[in-house]
Parts: sequence; structure tokens; C-alpha cells
Amino acid sequence: MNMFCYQCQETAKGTGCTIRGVCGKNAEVANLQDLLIYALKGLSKIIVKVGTDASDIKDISGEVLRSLFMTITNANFDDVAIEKQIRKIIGFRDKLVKELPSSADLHDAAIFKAGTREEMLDKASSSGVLLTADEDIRSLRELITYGIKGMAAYVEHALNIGRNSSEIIEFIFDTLAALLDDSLTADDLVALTMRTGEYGVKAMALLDEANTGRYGNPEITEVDIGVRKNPAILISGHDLTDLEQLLEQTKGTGVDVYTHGEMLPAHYYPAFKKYTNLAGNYGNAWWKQITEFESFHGPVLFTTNCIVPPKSEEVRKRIFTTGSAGFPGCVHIEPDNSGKKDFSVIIRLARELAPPDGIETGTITGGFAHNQVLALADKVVEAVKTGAIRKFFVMAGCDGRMKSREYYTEFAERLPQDTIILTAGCAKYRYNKLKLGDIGGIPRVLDAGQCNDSYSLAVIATKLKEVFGLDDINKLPIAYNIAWYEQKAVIVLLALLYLGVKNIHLGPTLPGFLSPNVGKILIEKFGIAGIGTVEEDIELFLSK
Ligand code: SF4
Ligand code: SF3
Repeated sequence: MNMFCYQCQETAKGTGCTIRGVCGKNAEVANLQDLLIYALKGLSKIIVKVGTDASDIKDISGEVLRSLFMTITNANFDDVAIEKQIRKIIGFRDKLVKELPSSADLHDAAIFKAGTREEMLDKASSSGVLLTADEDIRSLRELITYGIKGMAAYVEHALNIGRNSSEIIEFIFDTLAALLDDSLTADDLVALTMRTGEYGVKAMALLDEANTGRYGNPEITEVDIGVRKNPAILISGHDLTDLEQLLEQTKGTGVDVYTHGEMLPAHYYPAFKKYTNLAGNYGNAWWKQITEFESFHGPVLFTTNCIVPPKSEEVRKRIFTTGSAGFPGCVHIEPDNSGKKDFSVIIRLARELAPPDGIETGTITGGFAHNQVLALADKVVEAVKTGAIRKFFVMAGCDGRMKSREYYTEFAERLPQDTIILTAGCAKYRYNKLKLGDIGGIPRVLDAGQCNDSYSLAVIATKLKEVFGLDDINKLPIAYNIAWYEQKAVIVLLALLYLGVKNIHLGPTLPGFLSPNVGKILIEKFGIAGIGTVEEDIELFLSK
């Protein structure tokens, strides 16, 4: 069976995974994910045609967001769960089609039948990425699709906290439907790409409001990276409501909870500080989980991406998933009708297992989201005016396995002492444990939080522009050297482009889904560039 996927930075040969994903996704899962996206486009077409108000179909919107999230790199490897989701989406679609006077002239995506698994796979072979023959149109359609996937992830987190936005959901439906429209030209799709960035900003703002509304504004926090003696559960991914429920349910049980990867920034929120069983952060970015899960010994709960297929049966038995995450053979925990999740099976297992082995000691400091940085604004502005801070480097984004990502550690180490790194996302693990010092009490690495908290960096830049009385965000002493891996980074990139940020450097490689012409547009219109050597790049950034 063949497949075609080029949505992430680690895509095979930089052009596309065709036999099996570098991420471990097999062809069956890849093809089912393609079919799920095709079904979502068909459903969206019908929703737009019927003129249904997003606020009237909350159950459908929730499943659409979840479906999109399930196709994000390293979120869900479970073929059975994806097949189930396709059937659900087709069920919604077929119910809505009945509201149309006629189903004649509808796009195939709006009428195809699910059939058996075999038939689904057969259908997937003619509904994936390569269905669009023109490489520029394909490139733009996929750029938008990946942006929408990232946006959906952020909106789903907000939804879990009870925050919704019909406006954003309607944009997602309209855009998915538009991706089936063969009359749209490359120019139309470039415009839609910008609109996707605009809604990306709205989605990140929505999630920021949801998170800070529920858990308070992140504040400067030192997070322990050592271990205690109790049995423990490791929680990974981005969903704070899952962490909240797990902390509530482990309270007083003698079981500690450690964060992994992108869950680290949870420690920065005031609301989580009251849990004495929130022990610290264990390990590093997602791709190091193979060895780190071995030494952790206890159960691991994945709330979202990034799952790396476990190498041993022993570890697989300790992995649990929830939300959009999934892995075959691992227990998946669903919420009840009120959204409550029962994690007792994980807690029971934790009690039977050994406590984690320590892999490092000390602390890391974070919590520099917009509110905290703006509280330090006077100090920051003064440091810029006196020249104590020469430049800020936004180094947000993702981490990944490629050796070439050592560039980011070296880049951080070699930056002059009068520069500050602003970070968010798991990219931070490349330099957040280095001893880079501070400038007049301001740490040289300011961690705003998860990848979605890149929004904070945009808020900070906008505020600084105002304070310095500048008419253009690009006149600020801020350089952008962003690392990307999956589709949440794509929506962050589109959001920054929408906000007018120019000359973003993207690495360690440029996306394989950019056709030469689309790449040219991004270079000419926005000054997007790749990375070079550390020396050349630092010189280039400082000369601007
Ligand atoms: Fe390949 Fe990335 Fe797609 Fe996985 S998500 S199949 S590694 S392009
Ligand atoms: Fe990381 Fe997967 Fe993107 Fe949220 S956890 S930034 S890669």
C-alpha cells in the first residue's frame, strides 16, 4: 500500500513519506487520515450550502475540531479510531444533505459512501494530497489545510475550557469547503492563506483568554527537574484541562504527577501551584520519550501530540491516551457527558509501579507570557534604551529529531550577551537548560509557554511597538529564527505573517509542501528564509 504525506518537517527526503512515515505512521493510518480530511471537506461543503449556523451544530463542530486534531503529526496512530471518526463525519454529512432540495451536482467529497475498511482505503487512494494535480494549487491548499489543523487544535483546547467562537468555526467550515473549489486561483488561495493567519491570531487569542481566565496569568516560576520518591504519572501534550482533572484525582493518593514536553508550561499558571502532587517536569522534548519513558517507570498520559511509537511492550502497556491522541493497543480515556474523565485506571497502575529514576537535577525558569513580560515592561524598555539589550530573538516553535537541530543550541550559546531569546513551544528544550545568564535581572531565555503561547510573543511585540512609538512591527529590534516541525507551527507562522512580521527564518529545513513558486511568493512577499550556519546567521541578524 502506498501513501503520500509531506505535512511535517521530517518528511522523507524533504519531499514526502510514500511507504511509511518517518514518524512511524503506517500507510493505512496515513490513508485513513487523508480520507478523514476529505470527508471533513465534504461535510463543510454541505454545512456551507445548507447555511447552517455554527452555533446550532455544536456537536458537529466539536467532532470536526477533534478530527482535524487527530490528523496532526504524532497525535493519533490508531486506525480503528480514525475509521470510527470518518464514519461519524459521514453520518453528520448525510443527515445534513437531507436538508438540501437535491443532492445532484454535489462534490464527490459530499456524497461518497464509507463502505468497508477496504473500500475506505480504496477511496483514500483517490482523495489525498496528490488529488490536486497542479503543484502550486496543491501546495497552497495543503499550506491552508495544515494551518487549519493547527488552528483546530487551539480551538479544541479552548472548547475544553468552555470557550467557543462561532466565528472561527464558521471560518474553518468555509475554508475546508473552499479547498474543494477548483475555480479558486493561486491568487485566491494566497489571499485565503492570509485569512487563515488572521483567524489563527483569533484562535490563539481565544485559547489565551480561556487558559488565563481559568488558570490565571502565567508568572515567573522555577520548575524542579529532579524526582521525588513517590510513584508517579507523567502527563504530556498540551491540554490543561486534562492536567487539572488528573491533579484533582491524584490529590491525596500518594501518586505524584510530572509534566513532560509541552506540558511543562502548566507549572507557570497560578491555579496549578496549589497541587503539592505536581512534582516537576521530567525530561525534554517529545522525541526523547523513548529513553525517558523507560526510566520514568510509571504510566504516561498523552493528551495530544507528540507520540513516538513505543519500542517495547512494557512501555506500551503504560501509555494511555485521551482527547485527539491515540495509539493502537493503548487504553484511550473518553470523557462522560459532562466532560469528566475517569483516570482511576492510570492512578491504580501508578501505585503498582516503581517511582521514576532521576535523570537530571536542578530547576528551569519560565512563565514569561505577555502579562508577566508586560509587568516588566519598564525594565525591558529601559534596558533597550540604554543598549543593555541589543536585540531579541524569537526562537519559538517545535523541536525534532534531526541532528541539524543542534544548530539551535549552538545559536543560543553563541548569541552575544546583550541579546534575549523569546521562546515558546517545545523548541525551547534545545537551550532552556543552558546557563545563559541574565541582563540586569531579566533572564536571557524568556519562555512564554507552549507553542500556542506564541501568541504572547505577538502581544509583546505589538506592545513594544506601541511603547517605542513605531509605525511598523519590523522596526523593533526583534529577529525571528523559528524552528518548525508540525502543523501547529504552521498556524503560528501564518499568524505572524498576517500580523505583518517579515524576514522570518524557518528551519531546520523549509517545508517540503512548498512548491518552488509558492516558496518564491513567501520569500519575495515576506522575506521568509531558511537557516545557514550559526556564525553567518548571527552576523546577518545583528547587521539588520
Ligand atoms: Fe511523514 Fe511527517 Fe507525514 Fe509522518 S507526519 S508521514 S513523518 S510527513
Ligand atoms: Fe512540540 Fe510536538 Fe510542535 Fe507544541 S509537542 S510544539 S512538536
